[in-house]
Formats: sequence, structure tokens, C-alpha cells
Amino acid sequence: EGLNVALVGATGAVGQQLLTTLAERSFPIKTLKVLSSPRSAGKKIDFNGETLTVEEATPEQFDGVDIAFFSAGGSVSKQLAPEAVKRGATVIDNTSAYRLDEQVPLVVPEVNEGDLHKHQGIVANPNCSTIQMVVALEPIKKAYGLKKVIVSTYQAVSGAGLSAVDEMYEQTQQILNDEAISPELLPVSKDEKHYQIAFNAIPQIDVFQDNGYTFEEMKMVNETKKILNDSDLPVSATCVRLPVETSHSESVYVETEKGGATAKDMQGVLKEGAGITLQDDPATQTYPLATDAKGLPDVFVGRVRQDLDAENGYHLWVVSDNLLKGAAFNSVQIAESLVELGLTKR
Ligand code: 11C
Repeated sequence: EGLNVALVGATGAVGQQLLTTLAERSFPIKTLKVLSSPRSAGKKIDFNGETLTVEEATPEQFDGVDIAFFSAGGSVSKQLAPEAVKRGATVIDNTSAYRLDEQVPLVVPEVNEGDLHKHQGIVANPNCSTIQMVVALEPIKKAYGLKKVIVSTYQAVSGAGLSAVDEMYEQTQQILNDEAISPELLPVSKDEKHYQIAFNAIPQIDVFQDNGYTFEEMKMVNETKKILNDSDLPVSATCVRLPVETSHSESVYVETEKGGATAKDMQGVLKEGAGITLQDDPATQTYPLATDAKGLPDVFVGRVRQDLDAENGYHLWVVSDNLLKGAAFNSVQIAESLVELGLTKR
């Protein structure tokens, strides 16, 4: 009974949430291998009361594996996902390595579960900031059609990994103690300059592209078009890192094809949307907060307003736990859909 599961990147921020989510949702596991780089091999990890030893990820580790979750960076996925597929595994990849590959479905089950039928061994899990936005856009698209999307993000530090979270706490403490700080990781560890994240807002997530947008911003643009199956949809993004530990927040401006819906109509549509919890009542100061969303799988939407000028324009505030719906939870939902649709084998 159950599936042989492997998890590559078990010791990372997303890997840890994947283990918790698999256990919480009682995913049907027969065997579980926890894999990582040689650096983390030998570490012990708890899963459902059992202690597992992390092993080095090598091609042979995927012999007999049914589903392999990858969350150890794009280069590891590039190198090892094809090896896993060759050995019969279906890969759910949480990196950007294959997201825009035409052979690879990019899936948020509430939005485009049907795309799973096209998979040829690899299914890609989108970027966290993209996932929560498309969950909010899908019911609006169904009811009124989409004409244009503009998003500004307020992203959590855990999106950059556990060591970035450590940097934020250490720096905050140093500043409070009047000590000197030495930023090393944020905004992007491999980029030339590093800036203070404590008490700051950094308008750079990932590296700059030739068009002046960052890679994170272009992920939001390109992945949204692919998931919504609308390559002509105008989407633009500004992505900003804030000293928040977990949960990304987004201000989303959307123009619809059909005009005339009131903010109340829009709230009604969002309330019924799959995966959405509406939190929207100015009279009681009710709106989504990153601190409240942490640890929960939903996408929280509030501050729904009609634009003051555009008759078909609406503003939303969209918040979700970037490690859960943005990564681990969405990956496990993909695995559940694959099982339900009988698509774990090709
Ligand atoms: C961040 N969104 O917050 C990024 C992390 O492509 O899966 C997720 C990177 C990705 O820094």
C-alpha cells in the first residue's frame, strides 16, 4: 500500500515544510527517502515519529521511486530530475529549472489541474509569489475575464532560505545593540552588493535581467501567463523584500474584460474561489495579515476595492504562507492530484 517517495533538499526551508505537510495530510507513503547534497548527508530528520537519515542524492537513489519531490535549487533539478524520470519516477520540481519548458506542466491544482494529463515525467511547482496571485485571479477570470494585471509584492525573507532568516534576526539584534552589521546574503547571495534587510525594504528579489526587471518579477509575469493559459495577458510586477519572516503579501491591481461588477460582487466571487479565504471588512479592521496566514494553507484575500477611475479596475490584498501554498502544500496537492487522476506512472 502506498507510494515510494523521495525528497531531494530535505533539510531546506521548503523540504522541512514538505515533510510536515506529507505527514499532516497522511499522504500514502510506503517508503520515504530523504536526500540532499553531500554536505547535509548524515543529518537526522524526524518524520511521523520515525528518525530518518539524510542520504546523498545520486541517480541510483531513484531506483524504484514513484514520486520524487525536488527542492534543492535549479542546478540539482537539472542534473538529477531526468535521472529520476529515467528510472520511472514522476518528479514534482519546486525550482525554476523546468517551469517554462513546454513539455512540463506548471500546475496550481485550483487553477489548471487538467494540465497534469500532459506530463512526461516532470511537473513544475510555480514560484511562491505567482501561486498565491493566480489562486486569487482564477475566480475573477472565470466570472469577468482578465484584461490586465499589475502586482507589487511585499515578500518574506524565508523565500530566500533559512540562512537568510538567520541573517535577518542576527542583524536586527545587532542594530538594537548598536553593533556593526555585515550583510552577506540579501538581497541575492551571489550578487555583488548586499544590503541591510532589518528595518528596511529592498526592491530586488533575485538577479536583474536585461530588461531592468528582476528574475522574480519575470517569474511572476511568465508563470502567470502559462498557468492561466493566456500568453497575451498583460502582467507586470515589482517585487520587494521586507523584514517579515514568513508569508508573502501582494497588492494586486486587476482589470477585467467585463466591467460593471461592484466591489461587493467581486468579494462574492472571491469568497467562492477554490483555496481562498476572504477576510474583508473595513468596519472591523478585518484584512489578511502575514502573521495570521503563517502555518495555514489558504490564500487570504481582502481590501477588495473598485478602482477610483477605471470602471473595470479592482485592487486586492493577497496574503499566503510562501512555504506552504507557495511551495510545500502546492507540491503535495500536485502529488495528490496525480494519485487521484492515476497519473503517477506514464
Ligand atoms: C523568494 N520567490 O521569495 C522566491 C523564492 O523560484 O521557487 C522561491 C524561488 C522559486 O525569494
